[in-house]
Amino acid sequence: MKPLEKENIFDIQKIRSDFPILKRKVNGYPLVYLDNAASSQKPQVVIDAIVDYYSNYNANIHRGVHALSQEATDAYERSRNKIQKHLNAAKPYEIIFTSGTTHSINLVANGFTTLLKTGDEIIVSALEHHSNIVPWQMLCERTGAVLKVIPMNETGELVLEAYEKMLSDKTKLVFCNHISNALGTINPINQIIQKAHEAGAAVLIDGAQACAHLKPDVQVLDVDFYVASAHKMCGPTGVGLLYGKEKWLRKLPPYQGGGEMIAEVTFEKTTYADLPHKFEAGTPNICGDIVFGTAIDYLNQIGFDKIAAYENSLLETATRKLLEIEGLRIYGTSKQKTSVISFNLEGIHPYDVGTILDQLGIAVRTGHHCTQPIMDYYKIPGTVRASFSFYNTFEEIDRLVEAVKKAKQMLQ
Ligand code: C6P
Repeated sequence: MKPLEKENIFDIQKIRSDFPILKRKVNGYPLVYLDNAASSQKPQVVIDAIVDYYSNYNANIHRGVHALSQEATDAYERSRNKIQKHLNAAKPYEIIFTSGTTHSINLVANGFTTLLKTGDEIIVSALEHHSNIVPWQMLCERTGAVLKVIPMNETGELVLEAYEKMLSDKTKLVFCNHISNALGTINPINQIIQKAHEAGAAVLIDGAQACAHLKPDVQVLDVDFYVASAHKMCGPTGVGLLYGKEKWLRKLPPYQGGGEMIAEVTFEKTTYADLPHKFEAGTPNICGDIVFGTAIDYLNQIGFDKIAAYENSLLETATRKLLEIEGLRIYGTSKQKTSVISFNLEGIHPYDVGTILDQLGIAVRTGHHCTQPIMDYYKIPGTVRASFSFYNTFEEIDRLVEAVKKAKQMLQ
């Protein structure tokens, strides 16, 4: 397929018109937003849904008999059902609303404190975001469990032979991201989950990056826990999901105590509410959780097959054009990759490149991307990361390439 045909996978101008922010200028130039892996932009339907909530049915949920509270409660539970359907979870109560991926991982890591003992082993991958490393290190400190690391190779892929050798009857948990935020590698999570289960270990998959690009099926994956953040999926910040198999969510103790997560409280003893409320203490981000459902509807209306096909085309084109620049190295060259390009210009600090791109109206992320172990592997302080979404265009890739050339000229 030629790029032009690929661009016609959907009406890109119509899609761009859904996102008001894409009309703005930055430093005098039309904005080119290529920091989608950090947070996506929001379509008008999502912005409208936020205004609608606060204008028309703002109230606390699960608490009042009055009309507004019931309307808000219904919308909140409808959103949970949408997420259940989206992930193909077996039961709505297997979906827990959280404040984001970081919160979801901490909830599970905290719960495992009661399930691990000294000498148990848990396995992390070398490609993780800090939020899928640090909570597990803290769990090891609390329990005496040992953290092992699946190594990566030069292309930014995990070394599965090493992983298989690591597994034993001591392994209790394996956690890995679906897609690496720093390199874009799509990890072979089917194999990772299957091997872990053969060893009797549970698996948590960090889908923070994946859920913007694909639609995971948690039952087909047979994954024990799957986590993601709404803000990378065209939804609001401060909202996330935890999918957990019912048997695991029943086994884990509550994360926080407070209102809404109890069945009965006396000073002698408290009993806990049933799922999912056991894990949703206090007043949640009601508006955000409701609007997460709106964002998921929006993405599904576009269609994940189309999103993936179009983004792959952006990735191929940008990779080819960037590699024409002498001295530019791309980190993360796995065959299975999503639309993230991490790169450096020889002898030039990524911050300097990012600053010049910003002056030209182009938003990218620079630095270690909360993945210091990956940067240590490549012995670099960081990279420039351009991450594409379905609302980016081939013209924007040309703007990026020209701007990188200009940065090279100015900084060499
Ligand atoms: N990555 C990035 O620029 P929160 O902050 O809780 O919504 O998501 C944390 C997180 C966890 N796992 C992965 C794979 C992620 O990419 C992120 C967030 C952003 O890459 C911000 S650091």
